Amino acid sequence: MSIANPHLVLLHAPTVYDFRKHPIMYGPIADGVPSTPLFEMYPVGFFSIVEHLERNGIGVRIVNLAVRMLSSDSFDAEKMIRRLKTKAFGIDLHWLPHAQGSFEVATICKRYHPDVPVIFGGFSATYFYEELIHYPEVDFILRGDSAEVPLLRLMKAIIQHQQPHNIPNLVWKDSGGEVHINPFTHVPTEVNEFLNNFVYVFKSALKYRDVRSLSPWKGWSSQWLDYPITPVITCRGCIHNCIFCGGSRNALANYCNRKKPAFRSPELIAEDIVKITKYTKAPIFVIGDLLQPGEEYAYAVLEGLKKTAFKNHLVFELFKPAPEDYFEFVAESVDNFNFEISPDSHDERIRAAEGKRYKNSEIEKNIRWALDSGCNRFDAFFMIGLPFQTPESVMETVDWCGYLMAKFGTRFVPFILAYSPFLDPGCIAYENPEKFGYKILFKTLAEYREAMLSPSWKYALNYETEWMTRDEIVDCTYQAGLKLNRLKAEYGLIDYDSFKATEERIKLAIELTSAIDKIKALNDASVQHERLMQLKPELDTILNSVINEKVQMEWPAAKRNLRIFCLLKAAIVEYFKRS
Ligand code: B12
Repeated sequence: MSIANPHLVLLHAPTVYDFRKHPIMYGPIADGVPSTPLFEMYPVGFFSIVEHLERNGIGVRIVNLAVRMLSSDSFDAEKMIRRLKTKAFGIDLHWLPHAQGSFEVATICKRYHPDVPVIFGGFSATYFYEELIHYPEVDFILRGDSAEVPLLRLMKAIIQHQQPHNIPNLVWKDSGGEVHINPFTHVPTEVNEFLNNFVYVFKSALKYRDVRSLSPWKGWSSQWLDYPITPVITCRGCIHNCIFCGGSRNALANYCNRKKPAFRSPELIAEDIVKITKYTKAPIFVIGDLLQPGEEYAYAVLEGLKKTAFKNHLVFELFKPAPEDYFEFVAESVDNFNFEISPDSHDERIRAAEGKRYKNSEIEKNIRWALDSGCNRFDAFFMIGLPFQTPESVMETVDWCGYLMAKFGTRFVPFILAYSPFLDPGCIAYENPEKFGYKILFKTLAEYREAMLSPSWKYALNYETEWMTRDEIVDCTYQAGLKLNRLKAEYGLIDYDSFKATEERIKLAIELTSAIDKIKALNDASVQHERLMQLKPELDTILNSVINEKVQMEWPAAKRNLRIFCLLKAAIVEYFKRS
């Protein structure tokens, strides 16, 4: 059987192309997520794009170039792109750190396939659409947080050689190079029709005989099979207005035209979760606080989960403290559950200034109620780079983490991270920096592309605050990391080896930071480059994480989690049903 050519190839770039050649200390910018700083995880929206287009007769293949490049030094991304045969390339510029990488990949697409259109999409492409469309490598930009429907229409127009005048949200260039900005009207308030699982993505892998390229993160065959944590998306948008978040209510109203969040029906959320438990025993991350649309919604999801027994650990987010009976109801509904909350600071004034108005006493009560109800693990995230926050205040936050670990034991797990590398474009603080004490250092996409090539994350940070310079943010992140690491060892959250490894990594990062500062002060660019290249092997040893080992973020789970045969069976059924 010959392998069909896809109509659309979705390419996910590493943040920096080609990171294997550039000497860069990315620092702890990805210490809070499963990815490396190359942000190799593609947008979860690729799942619903693949599903919607495939269901409507458009073949879509995902090629995660970032993962392929990370997995093998000899993987030649350019050669792979050259060999692809397709009607269009889709490239995500969702997260701004991809500004350099996504664009370089577009350039390669055009080098080998000058007549194949390149479509950009995602939050950052939406925010920077006016600048982006003027690059000769970009033919189309689909704005917004919901691209499934207009993308299907665009693909049909491309295949049938029609002008896309009537496709909503589209920004495009015609054959004469004139730019057209179609009305931004497709902002669905209903997201029930979009599936929330990866069966279609697997089906696509079977169709194009390429499983390796669709892996959402490095180590498909080992790590991912063991720990295929799966997100379940509950909504698009958010009701809250945290000033630093590019996905907040006001931010999305501004650049994505979303006036209010769209929540998937609670019955479908329960169904999504139960379906996923058939393919994996790994944790399922329920994205978005179920209490956002109200208690009734949250209770309806939990009621739906009660009906089926499964052992997977569910991870629930809390956007603010919840009432006591919520924890009891969660415990009655599922066997294994975990929670996470982001208080960001111990200082209630700082927390209020960033848009979160809740008290430390409420947080403590939540931890107590959750743990007493049987919660396996309660994570809390703290942040550096906030209004009114000084280095002293950050160290007091770490002290408070120590107090909480002493009080609640090893099931309470705190993390502290700098907001990095970029304050999200479109967020309230980015749009009104003076009001919140921020200074934004880069504004254009071209500046962000350049920033990602900085030799150290200090020079990539796009902000400083009235209370902390970039130097202080970086230094204080390392100091906070060292102290929290010591406290975690003291309270038994990590063993000695892990403590030691983290301490050594942070100390190395501090040394490399000052070495890079000295090199940056040299006048001769070629000497600078040569000296930085000499550091590259050492820089690469701290690529994966700096202040926080990835393993600490893993939720409890059994080994060999992916029920690969169940998944393959479902994908094969779909394959023959619809091919
Ligand atoms: C869930 C989530 C995550 C999850 C899952 C990520 C994932 N694989 O998608 C985790 C926790 C891992 C995560 C990590 C990060 N995130 Co995040 N995340 C979110 C969150 C809360 C919800 C996203 C969501 O549910 N989307 C719904 C799905 C269905 O849609 P989607 O993936 O966006 O895709 C749709 C459209 O964007 C578009 N689209 C996307 N790509 C493409 C490509 C093409 C060609 C087209 C046409 C369309 C298109 O179409 C899709 C389908 O409709 C948002 C905030 C929010 N309220 O939206 C932040 C948000 C998107 N994340 C953000 C950031 C900064 C990050 C990190 C860089 C943070 C960090 N420094 O570690 C990392 C990057 C990780 C990586 N790539 O490896 C910022 C983005 C700001 C910006 N402009 O850069 C946001 C807005 C807010 C925030 N600060 O968290 N994130």
